[in-house]
Amino acid sequence: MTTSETSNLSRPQRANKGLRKSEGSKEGISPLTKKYWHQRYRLFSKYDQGIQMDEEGWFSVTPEETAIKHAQRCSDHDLVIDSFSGVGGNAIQFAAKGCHVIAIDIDPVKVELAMNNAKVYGVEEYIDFIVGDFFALAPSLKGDIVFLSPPWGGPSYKDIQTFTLELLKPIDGYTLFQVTQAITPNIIMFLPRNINLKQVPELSWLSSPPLELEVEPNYIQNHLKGVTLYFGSTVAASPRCSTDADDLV
Ligand code: MGP
Ligand code: SAH
Repeated sequence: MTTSETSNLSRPQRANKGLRKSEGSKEGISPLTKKYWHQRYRLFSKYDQGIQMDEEGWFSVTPEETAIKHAQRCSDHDLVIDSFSGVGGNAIQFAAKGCHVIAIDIDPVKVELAMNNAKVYGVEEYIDFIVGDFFALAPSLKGDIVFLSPPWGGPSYKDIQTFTLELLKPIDGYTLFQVTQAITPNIIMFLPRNINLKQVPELSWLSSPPLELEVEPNYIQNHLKGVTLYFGSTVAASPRCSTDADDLV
């Protein structure tokens, strides 16, 4: 990514620029997703070059700055499985980092949108897109790293004071992690900011010996957007390793 592209991430939102009626209908924006549209350049710095979204895509896509951080944990030519690839926010950044990506989503519309968005970033040839259920495909998948950003149950996830691993969709976080570990111990998992951090070490204890673990709070302009767990070889050489909930406030 070039410096000029990166600088778009901090492009100031145009003050008081409301969403014109024609813009909303053209881009499929509902009252629920309007606030995410206002953050569109933080989601995709190349938004104006033809990015396409649907409603779930708007509220689920990983902000570009965070997706770049995730991708920095991979080495060139790694094979990365993006198990819940959505509209492509993470798959695009893994591909831009030089990895080959298997991008899986159960929703054919998401896969269409992700293919379009990968073309906007010029990385489509580094991504194999699959419409399918990750849990059904998992036994036949091989890869160096698995990236997990499953559904959190929609924007109302934050109405819950402490989000537990049992609340992840379509299956609880423990089962998801066990299915994934059968592919590789090198796992990156993007979770809600209100995740119960006391449960997090339990995931590494599912392996013997326990997997190395790093917990990274993901801030965008001082606003905590989510929490990333790194396991196995994706842990940084000198990790800021903590599971203390106080670190996230
Ligand atoms: P948010 O909390 O809905 O937005 O989502 P924001 O702007 O922090 O809301 P505020 O009103 O608290 O200011 C924050 C980020 O979480 C989104 O940009 C997505 O990257 C991620 N995210 C949100 N949801 C509901 C999901 C989800 O279901 N799955 C995944 N993988 N990521 C999600
Ligand atoms: N990281 C993505 C957002 C993922 S949102 C991005 O940056 O764009 C979670 C996605 O999981 C949704 O698109 C949803 O369609 C998909 N999904 C839900 N259940 C699934 C399953 N069983 N297998 C694969 N994908 C699934």
